[in-house]
Amino acid sequence: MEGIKRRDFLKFGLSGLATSIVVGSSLPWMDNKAYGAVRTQTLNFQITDALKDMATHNALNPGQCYFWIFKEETIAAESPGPVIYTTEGDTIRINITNSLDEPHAFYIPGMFNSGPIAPGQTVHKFFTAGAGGTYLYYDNLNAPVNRVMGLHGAFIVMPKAPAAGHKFTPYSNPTPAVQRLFDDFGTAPWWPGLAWHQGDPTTNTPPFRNHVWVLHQASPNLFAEVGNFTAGQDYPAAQFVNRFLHDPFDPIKPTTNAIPQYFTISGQAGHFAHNTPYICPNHRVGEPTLIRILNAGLWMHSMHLHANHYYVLSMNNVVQKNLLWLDLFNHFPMSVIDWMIPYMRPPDVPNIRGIGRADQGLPTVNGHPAWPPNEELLTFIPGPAPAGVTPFQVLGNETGNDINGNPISLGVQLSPLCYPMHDHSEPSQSSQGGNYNMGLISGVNFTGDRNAPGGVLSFPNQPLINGPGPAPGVYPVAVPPPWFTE
Ligand SMILES: [Cu+2]
Repeated sequence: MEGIKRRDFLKFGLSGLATSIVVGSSLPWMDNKAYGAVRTQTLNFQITDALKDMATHNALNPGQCYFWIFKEETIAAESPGPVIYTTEGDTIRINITNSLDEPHAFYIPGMFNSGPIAPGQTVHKFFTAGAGGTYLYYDNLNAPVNRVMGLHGAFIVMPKAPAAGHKFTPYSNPTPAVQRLFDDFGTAPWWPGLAWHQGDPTTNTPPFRNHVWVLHQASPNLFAEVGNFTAGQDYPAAQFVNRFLHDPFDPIKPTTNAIPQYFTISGQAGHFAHNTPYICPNHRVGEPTLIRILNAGLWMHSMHLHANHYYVLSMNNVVQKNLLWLDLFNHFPMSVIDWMIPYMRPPDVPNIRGIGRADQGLPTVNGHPAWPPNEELLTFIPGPAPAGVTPFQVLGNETGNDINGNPISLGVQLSPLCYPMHDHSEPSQSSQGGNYNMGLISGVNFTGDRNAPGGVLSFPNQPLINGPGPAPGVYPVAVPPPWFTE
């Protein structure tokens, strides 16, 4: 890219592959191939730089951006850095080498601070993992410049064990409301299916389903300017923020404007964020999944999910006493917020009673069954279940039978169901200054139903969270697919 000349530039090819690493105690569930995690006893980080293809990941689109990155030796180069999983109370050993030419640091609020690491210096440190939850790690020097330049990632601490008589939550000290929700998953009649910590090898469903969305905004012009700033000196932070947020748009000088042009989820945008299994969840009805959302940038994102409302479990590691059930939430810079998507049958799936409340004798306008509109809480479809059928089935309009000879509900017949998650802060939906729908967008897919008559019914090609997709072909329903067995 034009302008990258001062540094002894090391061009990492940023792969865009999901990368996670387990340090300390083993987390056996991370051995599930779905997570594809690397295991280590020591984190070995280099603080360095890289150039990344931002738009199409091929040579046809020249959109690139310069980043500073945390490069772990066992993990492909990427910004954000790897997702690090560990266990509460574990000792984490970490070696960090600063290969850039100004001081840098590795910092986890309330848990670890490397302090300034001089150019060329390597530090050897250790620290103890704190309470179970979601944390942002980042370079806190010359704030927010070093962080926003790409030096950030997610640090996940798993609790040791749930309280006696209770199920796992993501937290060491869950509130009664959060504990109740997780206790109910897989048990209560209104949440049939799997508990959060339960997996099912026969359906390629991993336990502790969680996705990590690190939000970021990138300005190729400003990041190049920082990369080329006087060696050994910090770029003025106030000037960085002012230009990043307020640079007047000037179409005559598109090569100098510092407003962000790329808006990413875990380093990806557009198609790549919407159709990559490690970002976009692919699960069945009855497989609740956690989304950990960390905003490492300087913009607020107003994240809106279709299909299911989600529970806001925790905000900045304050586990919530009253669980909000929402389809839109604001994610401010530096916020760390956990969502729980219950993976219930989306209420707009047609069924024997029509769509929404059309069955209930409610007033209609010109016979239109979708009027008046109702809150989702009131609209939720499943009513009294026939004997032997779980209440969350959406039965009706059956036209086929499953392998056990039972009718397949229309909701399952429609699978996979694909719904968007998009940011209501509109500019973030674009890329390269206006390429719409190539920005910060993802989604949620429903690949089948655990609660169908006769057992699990699925769109068979449920992708792995992280790793290679299934081989092409047609697989029998409810039989372990060939990529799962050795
Ligand atoms: Cu929408």
